Amino acid sequence: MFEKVSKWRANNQARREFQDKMKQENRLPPGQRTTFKFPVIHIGTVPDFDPDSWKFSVWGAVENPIQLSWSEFQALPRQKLKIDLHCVTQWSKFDTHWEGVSMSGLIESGLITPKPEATHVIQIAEKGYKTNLPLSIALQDNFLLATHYDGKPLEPQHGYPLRGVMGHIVGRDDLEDVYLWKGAKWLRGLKFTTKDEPGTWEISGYHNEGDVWREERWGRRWNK
Ligand SMILES: Nc1nc2c(c(=O)[nH]1)N[C@H]1C(S)=C(S)[C@@H](COP(=O)(O)O)O[C@H]1N2
Ligand SMILES: [Mo]
Repeated sequence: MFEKVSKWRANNQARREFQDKMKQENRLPPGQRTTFKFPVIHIGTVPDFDPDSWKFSVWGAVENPIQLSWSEFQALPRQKLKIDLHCVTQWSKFDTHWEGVSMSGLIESGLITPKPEATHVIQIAEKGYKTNLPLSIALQDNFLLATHYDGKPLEPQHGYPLRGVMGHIVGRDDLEDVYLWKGAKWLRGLKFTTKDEPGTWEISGYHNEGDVWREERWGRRWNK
């Protein structure tokens, strides 16, 4: 018991020291605290994955709708991404390592061609979970369709086999950073739209844009 408490104190002190360091380096957004864990947050239960029936669909305001099987998706070129994660429930996790398919890469390769009037991308996941991003943000270097975390396939509770993920790249203050809920776990498709379409959390009160540096947590631009 006593040992446990002193271990907790030592861990918490390490966490606080690291948090202070991140703050000094301007990497800790307002209202956030750091964690060394990887919390799991989602509505409902973790869906099963069946590699034979799984399909990834792209439709809506695109020149050619596509459907890829799991083996076709796995054959797409992958990139690595190191980002800081910021969750609206106030935890931040720094220097996380991801690997997956870049949206802008899919467009550059010609696999997806958005129509000129496309303005938003809606990530659609298992069981109807949705989240919206302006196309310009989904095309940024800090958004990835991730298959791997920390060198290994995603764990089921973190979105296996595929999730959207969004975070801060150190030194890239030119990019918009949005909270982690804007990355859908168990991602099954991308719908390109010509107008905004708020997703699951956005409808239930989360901020539509969710910029981490402006603390856009709930409501619309609530600190503006
Ligand atoms: N499919 C799905 N994706 C989701 C969610 C969800 O409920 N369902 N929750 C979001 C929220 S609110 C957060 S904070 C992150 C959490 O990701 P993690 O569990 O890997 O930390 O997933 C996001 N993606
Ligand atoms: Mo969240």
